[in-house]
Order: sequence, then C-alpha cells, then structure tokens
Amino acid sequence: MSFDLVIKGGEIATAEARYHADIGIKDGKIAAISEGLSASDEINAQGRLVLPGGIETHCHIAQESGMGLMCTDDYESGSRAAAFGGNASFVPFAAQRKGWGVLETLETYDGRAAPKSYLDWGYHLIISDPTEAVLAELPKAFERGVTSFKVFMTYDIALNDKQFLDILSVAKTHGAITMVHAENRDMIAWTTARMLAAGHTEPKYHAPSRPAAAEVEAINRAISLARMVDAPLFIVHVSTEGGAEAVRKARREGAKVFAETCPHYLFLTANDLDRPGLEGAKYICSPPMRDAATQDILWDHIQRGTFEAVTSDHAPFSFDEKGKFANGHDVPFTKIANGMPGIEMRLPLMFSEGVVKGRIGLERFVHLTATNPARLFGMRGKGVIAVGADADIAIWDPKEDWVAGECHDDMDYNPFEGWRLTGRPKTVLNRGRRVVEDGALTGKPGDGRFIARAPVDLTGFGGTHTPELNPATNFGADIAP
Ligand code: DUC
Ligand code: ZN
Ligand code: ZN
Repeated sequence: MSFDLVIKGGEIATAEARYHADIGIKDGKIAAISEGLSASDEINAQGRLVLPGGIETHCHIAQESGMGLMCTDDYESGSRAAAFGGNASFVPFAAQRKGWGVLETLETYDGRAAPKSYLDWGYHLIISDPTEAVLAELPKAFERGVTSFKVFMTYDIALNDKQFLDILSVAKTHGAITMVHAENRDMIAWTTARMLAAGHTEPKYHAPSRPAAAEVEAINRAISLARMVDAPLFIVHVSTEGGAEAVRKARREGAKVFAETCPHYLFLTANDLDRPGLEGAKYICSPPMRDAATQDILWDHIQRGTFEAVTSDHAPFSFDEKGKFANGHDVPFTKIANGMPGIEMRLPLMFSEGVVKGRIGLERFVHLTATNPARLFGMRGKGVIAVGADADIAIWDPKEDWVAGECHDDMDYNPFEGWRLTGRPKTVLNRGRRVVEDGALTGKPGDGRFIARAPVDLTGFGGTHTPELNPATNFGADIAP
C-alpha cells in the first residue's frame, strides 16, 4: 500500500489505549496503523506522543457579543491559534441576531469562515429570537449539518422557559443537542443593581454580581425543562459545585444531560479580578471564576466523569478601546466586554496540569478534549486514531518545558502568561495537511472545510428516562414519540 505521508515511530494515545505504531495517511485519511510503514514523505515522531487532534467545541470566533461588539479573533487568527494549541478542528458559534433567519445566520458565518479557516470547522447555532418562522426554518440547519443549538438564560438574549421548551423539543425531533448558558438573569440583575448602587463598580465586583446560586438555579431549571421533554441538553461552562452536582444527579437518574467545564475554572479564581488597576478586566468572563476549593471540586468531577468535555470558551476581546474598553475605561464592570481568550492554552494546560501532574490519565485527556466532543456533536471520523478516520492528528513533545507567553491569536494578552508548563503540541495535521509543523505555521487560510455534522449519538450514554410529557396527549408539543 502506498501512502502520501507516514508518521513514524511515535507513541499513539487514544481515549482507550497507548501503543507504538506508524500511521500511514492517504487522501487525508488514516489508511493504516502498523509497524514498518514507509513513504517518501515521513514525519519522525520518535519520542513524541501522537494523539487525535484536539477538537475545540466552545469558542467565539468572528462573533458579535451581546453588546454588539465584534470579538477580536476572526477565523484566520482563531483557527491559527487553535492549531498551535494542538487542535485539528473546531466548532465556534453562528449567532442569530434578533430578526435574522436561520439560513441568513449560517450564510453570514460561512462568509466569515470559509475564506479564512486553517482548520475544519462547524457551527453551533445560537438562537436568540425563536419566532414561529425561525422554529419552522430550523430543519434547514439540520439539512446543512448544524446539529447543535445554543440558548441563553441570561443577558438580553435570554429565552423564557416556554421558548426554551420549543427549542428543546424541535432539537429532540431532529436528533440535535441543545447547549445552554445557564445563569439566572434576574438573580444577576438584582445583585448587580445593588452593587452598582453601593458604588461597587470595579472589575472585582463582577464575580459577586453573578453568584454561584444564579448558576445552580439555572442549571437545575434547564435540567428540569430538558427532562420534561426528554431532550438532550449540554450545559456549557459549569463553574460551581452545585451545578456539577446537579448534572451528576441528573445523569445518575438517566437523563440525557451533559456538561463541560473550562480551564479558567480549574486554574484561575475570582481573585484574578482584583489585580491592580484595570488588569482585573482581563479576567471578566461569565460565569465568573470561583475559588480554590471549587477548583478542587471541579477536578474531582472531571475524575469522576461528570464532564464530557473541557473546552476553552475562547471569547477574545483585546485589552483596549476596541475590545474590553469599547465603552470607555472609566466604566463599571457591567460595561466591560465579557470573555477571555484560551483556545491555544486549553490543551497545554490540561496536559501539563492534568496529565503530567497525575490528575488525569492521558486516555481521559484525549477523551475530554477530542473523542467525546466528536461523538456528542456528531463529528464522524474525527477525534479518533483509527483506519478510515480523518488524519486529524496532533504530535506532542511530552517533555518540553516552556513558559506561556504570547499566543498566535490576535489578542494582546494571555490570561495564563507566565505559567510554566510541561508538554507542547509541535505538529498538527488536519485531514493529513500539515497546519503547524515543528512549531511553525505551514497551513494556509481557507484550507479548512465545513464539517457537516451528524445527529447526536447517545449510544452508551446511560439509561433512558420516561418523559412526563406524553406527546400524544399533552399540549401537542412537537416531540418524537
Ligand atoms: N458566555 C460564553 O459562553 N462565553 C463568553 C461569555 C459568556 O457569557
Ligand atoms: Zn456562555
Ligand atoms: Zn462561550
């Protein structure tokens, strides 16, 4: 058999196993995994780890914030940074603006992504205006391979519970999964108003303005709604003990409830918001970081399998008047752009602080950062090293000792700057194309392809649950029997 490229002599690690073998690649796919393979084009992976390329399923790229502010990274800089961070594909959001249709939204994002992305990409469709017309148009999203939605329970784009149920039931009918930003809007509004009235306007008040209770309440409510119609639910950026416990309990009881947490909840705390001057603004993100005790609890949930994924929630706003301070420098924390970068740091942080420090095994690292997101979000042929799969591969130097500094995004800060880490992705292939090789950019913008995703595959994800809502008799809700 002839190959276009062979990766030779590395240690392959998947979500199940570790072993030494060569990988033969042909036409962008893995064609053979064996010993003694050769080709005229070879990558020497001696002493290196050969992993499924990371899949980043929570990142904001070329997307306007709730304030209407375009984020700092477009598909070129965002996918470039993702690749340097060991990712071979990503799934940013396509955000419906009020009044926009479904296809209008997706086509707008196609125009932003297709000419620029170094990596294969898909979209989660954010629904902020679920009118009858939009609900009727949603099947068009499935036809195009957009099989996940995201809704908000906070901000101006928050849906009410009826609208949330509409989305859940349409998603269920078509085999999609609904993601949710779960924080209680009114609890936050109430707390924030009191803080501002008391003159508490600095960045450090961002954290107490969004108390853990607001997240826990919203997660429990989101779970109740999803269980009522037996629809799959994915809770993004869980930051609290109560939220993680609610997910765990729901899963134990057989509900199709899944969740992620993010590196900033594992490695940073609310104290970072209290850095001198306006430095704390760099760490404003929602939900806010909590405390060191919560970090330990979230790690414990990672170890116990509560989370399906660890994602970056890359939401880049530069530390200047185009980003964080678009409303001015002398403004309360509520007017500072919300979000932090992290797409290039997610995998190195999880490898160094998770795998190298013995908190998680390498197999779980692969599971949380590639294999499981691919499965949950219908990315067939990605997230695995197997014959027939896309040759999406990250080759790591597991021993490199380095200090985090500037990233390859368009941002002017890295919240993890100065962190000393062990292990670094060196070469990343997307469908057999070298995007990054030995730490240098070799890919081209526009080489990535749109990933038409399959419906969510829940095989093996635990028990089933009898919905209280009987579609034959209750309210005519549009759910599958
Ligand atoms: N939610 C996100 O998912 N990302 C950035 C900010 C936010 O509120
Ligand atoms: Zn969010
Ligand atoms: Zn986000």
